[in-house]
Amino acid sequence: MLIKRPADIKPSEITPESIYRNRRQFLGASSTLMLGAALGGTSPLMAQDARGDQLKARAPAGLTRSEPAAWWGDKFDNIQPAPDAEPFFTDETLTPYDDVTAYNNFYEFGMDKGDPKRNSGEFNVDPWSVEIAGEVDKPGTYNLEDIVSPHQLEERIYRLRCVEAWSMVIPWIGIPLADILKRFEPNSNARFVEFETLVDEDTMPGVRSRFAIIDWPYREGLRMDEAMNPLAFMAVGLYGDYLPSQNGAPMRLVVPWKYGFKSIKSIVKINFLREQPINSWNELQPQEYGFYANVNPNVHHPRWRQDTERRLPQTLFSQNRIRTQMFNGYGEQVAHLYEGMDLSRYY
Ligand SMILES: Nc1nc2c(c(=O)[nH]1)N[C@H]1C(S)=C(S)[C@@H](COP(=O)(O)O)O[C@H]1N2
Ligand SMILES: [Mo]
Repeated sequence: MLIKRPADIKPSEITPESIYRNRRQFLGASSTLMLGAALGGTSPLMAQDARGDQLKARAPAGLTRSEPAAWWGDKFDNIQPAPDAEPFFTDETLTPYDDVTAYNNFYEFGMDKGDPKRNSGEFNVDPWSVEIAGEVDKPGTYNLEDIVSPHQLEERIYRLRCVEAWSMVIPWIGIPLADILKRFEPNSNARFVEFETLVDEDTMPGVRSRFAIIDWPYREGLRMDEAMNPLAFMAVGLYGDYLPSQNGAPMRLVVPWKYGFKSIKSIVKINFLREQPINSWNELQPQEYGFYANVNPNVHHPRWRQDTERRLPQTLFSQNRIRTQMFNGYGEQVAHLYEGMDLSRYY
């Protein structure tokens, strides 16, 4: 092995310990690939290995997944890596890929945490189109390709705090929500934006189920100034790779200062509105889930406390319980949005 002199070490190779740990799995896999190359083999993984080398986190090599639509082209080859500082990055330990993709809430595929992965095998996201409606100058039905193509993909490492008091740290790939929304030219009447998830009985067993508690489609909404905040993100991938179905393929919202249920998956409609829309969980249980749903350790759920959370993965020996932060730690960026509001009333 070559031992580098300090002058040969690029600054990009000197990374904080947490990132280094996150990368170890990837490095281990890539040395296997290099061995393959030395023996003259060319694996499709080689190309994948070379791409986006500056990313903070990558999916484990050798994943088997369905073929993404061809129009994605090389978009995933030049993703803008997450910066080294909050708020678009956290150095907290990443939740491993296997936990991010096997412990999910996506009721369209069933109510147990393992159901979305287990039951989304038939889910087809190509072709995919999104209807843009309401108070906009450019309404219409757009192919996903046309929505995504003009944008540079970016990596963001965010905390995700579910209202059920568990949390993860996830490296998303996507586009700032504001950049997407602006292209449709919302007019001055647009004070809120509403999102809807696909409803497909054929591929979504949770939608077919007689026991479903949600009145489909799953709906969510944001105030316009919340949607335009730089933290609000439209994700199309995670861990440097395409979004698995169970995580909301092909495109889902990520609103890191709010409880996870605001981060609606598999979006097929974006509707700009004058009035505040009703979101699915609020409709189902208004005393327990509000419209704002900002992460707030001081306002408890009627059935459990919200001042701590289980950071996944937990082990047999440790629940890994940590303190929940106001606005999930993003107060500097978003607290001003709620100035003068009583957050125990607007929960
Ligand atoms: N369409 C839809 N979107 C959804 C949900 C859902 O059931 N259906 N669950 C929400 C909840 S409660 C959480 S915590 C997050 C979980 O996202 P993840 O599975 O990618 O971690 O998705 C949110 N988005
Ligand atoms: Mo959640």
